[in-house]
Amino acid sequence: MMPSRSSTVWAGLTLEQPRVMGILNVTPDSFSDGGSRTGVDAAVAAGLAMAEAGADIVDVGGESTRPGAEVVSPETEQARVLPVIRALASAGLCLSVDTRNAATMRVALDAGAAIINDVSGLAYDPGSPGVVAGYGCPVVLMHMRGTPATMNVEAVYRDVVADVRTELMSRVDAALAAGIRPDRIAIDPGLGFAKDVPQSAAVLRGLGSLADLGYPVLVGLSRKRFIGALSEEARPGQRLGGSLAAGLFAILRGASILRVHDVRETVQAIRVWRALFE
Ligand code: PMM
Repeated sequence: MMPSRSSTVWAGLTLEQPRVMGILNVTPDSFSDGGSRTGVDAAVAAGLAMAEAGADIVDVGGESTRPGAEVVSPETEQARVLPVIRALASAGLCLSVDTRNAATMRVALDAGAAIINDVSGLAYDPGSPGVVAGYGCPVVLMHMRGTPATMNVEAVYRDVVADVRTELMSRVDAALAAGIRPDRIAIDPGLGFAKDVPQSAAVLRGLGSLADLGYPVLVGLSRKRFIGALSEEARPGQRLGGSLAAGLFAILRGASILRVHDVRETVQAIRVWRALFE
């Protein structure tokens, strides 16, 4: 049975049908360093292609949050993302900005981003809850512990599903206390962030207990390490099949939005899968 879907509207999107967020990492290992013209043009073209392929949201990020990745200054981050956000917003795309920095949130929203996506759940920068509350914008609160540099050693849980749920709820409570409206909030278990492979799989299996909290659930699993680990160590570029399988499983467990690299394939998978439930 197709899970019953809520009639919630979040960020202007009805969530009766699963939604797709395309990943646009504007970092030196993908498109550009410091907003060089060719890098910006390539990133903008990739964002437009994702929208054309059916992405509901394009998530623009200028700081890699992979384990051990170097921290970039807010200035460098802004130089990477702002020209891309300006161009894609003026083309009418719905954009989120993937950042932990309050200053970057502010300028990205001014440049046309609609949604804040914060892997720290607004815990990293003490100014960030006030920015989100002040703009009244939608926000994704992701679960992690520590920082990308330290998170792997913090992956010790009593009961990973229950602990992630409790810790995410405390980020939600902090957001509400800062004046962020409940209908602006989406939550994300942060697969791979302070979670090893079995822990990420367990959180995905237990996703229903997060969905029960009543906030839309966003899941990022595309090409992640646990997909490789469950598929004979397929390399990141070869994890599409596993990412699609796990994405459909996440929807079955109550996810409303999938954050993915492969937009066209994910949109097609969701479309066929839904049609078969009808
Ligand atoms: N994963 C990454 C970066 N940002 N944001 C949210 N909300 N959820 C995620 O799972 C997430 C994220 C890292 O993955 P990438 O390097 O493939 O972008």
